[in-house]
Amino acid sequence: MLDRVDPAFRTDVLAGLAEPIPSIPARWLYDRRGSELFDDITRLDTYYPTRTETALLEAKMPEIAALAGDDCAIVEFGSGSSTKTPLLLEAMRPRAYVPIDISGDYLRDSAARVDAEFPDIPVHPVEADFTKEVILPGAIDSMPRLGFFPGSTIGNFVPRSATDLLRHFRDILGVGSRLLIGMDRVKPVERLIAAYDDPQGVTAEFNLNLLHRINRELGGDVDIAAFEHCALWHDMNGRVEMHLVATRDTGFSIDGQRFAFAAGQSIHTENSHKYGPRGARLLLLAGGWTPLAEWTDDAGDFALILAEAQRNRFAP
Ligand code: AVI
Repeated sequence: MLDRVDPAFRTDVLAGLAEPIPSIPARWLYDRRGSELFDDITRLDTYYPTRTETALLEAKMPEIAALAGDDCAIVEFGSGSSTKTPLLLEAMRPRAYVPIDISGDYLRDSAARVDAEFPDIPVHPVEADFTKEVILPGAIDSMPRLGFFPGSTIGNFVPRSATDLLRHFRDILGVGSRLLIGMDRVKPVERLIAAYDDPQGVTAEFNLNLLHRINRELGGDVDIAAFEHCALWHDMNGRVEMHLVATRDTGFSIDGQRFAFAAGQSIHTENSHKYGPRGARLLLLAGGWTPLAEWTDDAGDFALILAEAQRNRFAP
């Protein structure tokens, strides 16, 4: 019996594999197993972003809270199983908390956890794909808003889509709203590769799980042993790329469609862009947000940036 299948998964896989450079959008890495594996990744020694951002939030929270605005509603984009939210809620004591997530299960869990830990903060969960239309609950209509987009998830969007997404956040939250966003910094290639190709093989399992998902949900017959995980740094595009590379000639069918991969050919499965300080600020400006303040750890590995949603204006 096949699992319940999102028709968009089938469409994206069939279309992506037929492209001259085969690729599958990274969001399909996150089925239940993929989300568990990603949680495991965040605990690896070599995966510095989660640890660094959490420590940064802990250390800088009083300063962030002082600048981020009083009496606001916090709107978190892709709340997932975030462990960072309580730090923000504890320090800011917002008038409301609005977690937005595509996964109803995750959303209910995180809303229940926040409810239990912060009984005075009203929680209004919104089950939605934050890249599409989002309707905020009427209860926060009159409140100033602070968007929260941690984890360097913005890095998983190519700059053109990242700019669109930031503009979309501005439309959702409104002019004058604020956004606290986490962005991973450029750093030596060896550290980046270690973070995305860990010695324990957890990231490899996370990437290969996509092929298991194709077999499970789309009835594919991919020989998973014929593919291996590969993480590489693409310097020109400023990003780590994840690929599934065929280790020998192999072929498979999905939904009656046949695909052939020669040894060495790959399926591109994820981008993770890394930004320098100016690149990060420029991206925000292009997305309609004026940077107000930023915080980094001592090593400069990760940045948290606070920005304000700009009014449309005629620029000189
Ligand atoms: C979710 N996202 C920010 C992670 C990242 O670092 O790009 C996903 C990830 N992929 C492999 N390791 C972690």
